[in-house]
Amino acid sequence: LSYQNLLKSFKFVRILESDTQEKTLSLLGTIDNQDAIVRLERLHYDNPSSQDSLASLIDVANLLKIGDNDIYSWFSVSDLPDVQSTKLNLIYPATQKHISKYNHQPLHMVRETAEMYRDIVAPYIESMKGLRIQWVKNILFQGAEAESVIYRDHDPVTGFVLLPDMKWDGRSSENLYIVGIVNREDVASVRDLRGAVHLSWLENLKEKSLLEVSTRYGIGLNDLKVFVHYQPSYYHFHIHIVNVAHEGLRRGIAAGKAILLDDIIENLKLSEDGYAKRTMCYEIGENHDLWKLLVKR
Ligand code: M7G
Repeated sequence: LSYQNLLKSFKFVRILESDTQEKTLSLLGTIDNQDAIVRLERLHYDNPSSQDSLASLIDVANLLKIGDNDIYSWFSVSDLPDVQSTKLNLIYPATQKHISKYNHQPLHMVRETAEMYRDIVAPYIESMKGLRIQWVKNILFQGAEAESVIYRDHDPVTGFVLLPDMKWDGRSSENLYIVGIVNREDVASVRDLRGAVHLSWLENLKEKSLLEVSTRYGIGLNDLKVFVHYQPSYYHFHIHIVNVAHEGLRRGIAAGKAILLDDIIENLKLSEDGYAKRTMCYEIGENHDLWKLLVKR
């Protein structure tokens, strides 16, 4: 019996596992009344070497827009109706910072003392203020992505907005990814958080966000993970809310990048100074401007 014939007589019984991140599908079936498993795995993309091979990779005819904001837009690409095979993000026009961020690069660990923060990092963050966060301002003040906003509290100090992150295709709840952006503009990163000033504000943000996301998407409160990045790409305080089952977060959830909001809150309870005096340890890519400033020191 040839393998072609074997596979043709495979009778599907049920899906054993469908992994959206690994892009694998394990199927149980039978061949001639004996159990058989077929495991499908999407192969690595061929690196496009020409305009033609690129055209076959990006099937513009089947592009469906999920969202757009400022220089960012994101789409699903489907081969068959209702079956989306690829998510495509477009950044246009892209800045040198975007190119550096997405370019493959060696990572390093930084142990950022309070002095290093004061002398190097804070001035860097100051120089970034207002830059690169047009998309945040669009969401907060210009009605961008208004159709996908799931919660909005207008209070200038305690208020915030919840909406699907552009990393999410908005469909599979296992990959749920919500971003929460606060209205106040005086917190650039966790470094700015202080016990007395921010504790109850953060607790309120956490509780309301969790309740809202849990109720709307039918995911248990204990099945959601809330975290913050240090260093973030964008210096306007925001939180990441994901399904704990999400398997594809990789560096985004790694120690050295993600800090649980619960841990931040506990830390603020213990220390009035919050994150002002401590040494923060994190990973950073070699292309990051901050790394260049830190090694030059
Ligand atoms: P970050 O920690 O500053 O950066 O988080 P990084 O995780 O990208 O390194 C910013 C979050 O906002 C990320 O999860 C982004 O995917 C998300 N995000 C970025 N932009 C430009 C947009 C946007 O325009 N719309 C939405 N909905 N999310 C965005």
